[in-house]
Amino acid sequence: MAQVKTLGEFIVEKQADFQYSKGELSRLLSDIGIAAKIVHREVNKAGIADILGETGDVNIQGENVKKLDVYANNQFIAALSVGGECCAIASEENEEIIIVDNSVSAAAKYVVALDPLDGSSNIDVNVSIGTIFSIYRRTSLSGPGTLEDFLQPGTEQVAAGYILYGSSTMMVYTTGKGVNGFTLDPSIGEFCLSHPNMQTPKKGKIYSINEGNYVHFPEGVKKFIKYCQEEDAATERPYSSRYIGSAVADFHRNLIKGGVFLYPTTSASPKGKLRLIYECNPMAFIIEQAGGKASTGSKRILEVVPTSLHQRSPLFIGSKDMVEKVEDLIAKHSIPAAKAAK
Ligand code: AHM
Ligand code: MG
Repeated sequence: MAQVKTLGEFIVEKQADFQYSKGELSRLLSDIGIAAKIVHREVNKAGIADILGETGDVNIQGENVKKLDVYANNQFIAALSVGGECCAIASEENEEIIIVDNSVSAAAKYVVALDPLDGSSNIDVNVSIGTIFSIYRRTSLSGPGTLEDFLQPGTEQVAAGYILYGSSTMMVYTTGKGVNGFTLDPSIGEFCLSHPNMQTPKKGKIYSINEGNYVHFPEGVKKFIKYCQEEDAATERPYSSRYIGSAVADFHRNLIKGGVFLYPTTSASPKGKLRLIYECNPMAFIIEQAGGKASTGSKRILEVVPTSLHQRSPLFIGSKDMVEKVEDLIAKHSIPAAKAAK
């Protein structure tokens, strides 16, 4: 029987990749793995534990906060606060950054940005949801973490990953040396290496977009959707449309099978919907490490310099050929600034 490698064993083994590492990043990743198991347990008993549904509060994005969102947020913050490796946390659920206030955190090197439970509209209906995280080395020299520590372009990420609470629970992450996926074996309570060195197909055959917003999409995106639906034997079109409405789940499927996930600007959300720092950047880091591409439509996601914590961005992410096709069509059909101003 093949030897099972647990997440803990893998993290320790890979620590040697980082010269001068004192193990802080490894501990941070382990802490995230532990919080993920606790959230997994809660997600799985959500239907019977009376934690489904909305708390009635409205979060800083103006959306209703679901109970499991609050639970997951608390678990991740608690897990990241105890270890002393992280000096500040940014979460989709909190307007301001959370300063980790304990005796060792002022010396901590890292900050963590996360969306503790993404795809929250799917909680009530037993559909896959996820956690997304991104780890940066702080830029401030000492003392409490600062907002500026989070306003770094995605190229500066030290590690990033997600947990998918799906038909099984998986953790997928990168530290910039490839992408590895671990599946939780609930019988032993361990994440086990199940998807080593993940690579995404260069050409995909799936497009994932909320087509209900079609009339509000930029012209280039409309053209791309039509392109996906046309018949062409050489490129094996038409492509399949798949959309779960949980970014982690849609992303994960496309990562494995090949495809593109699109959340463009719309006339209602002119800056896009997804958040750059804790949704787009971590997935962009992973897809690039897996041989794919992530774009705002005209620029590499990882090179966008954030100016605010909860900044939104359009996102086109997945197989390289498909992302490049959307970029081409957007460029071709964008209205030149001078013409648009008339
Ligand atoms: P959330 O952070 O409030 O859960 O919103 C993010 C989610 C993504 O998971 C998903 O891709 C997108 O919103 C779906 O949005 P829409 O319902 O507009 O298609
Ligand atoms: Mg989210």
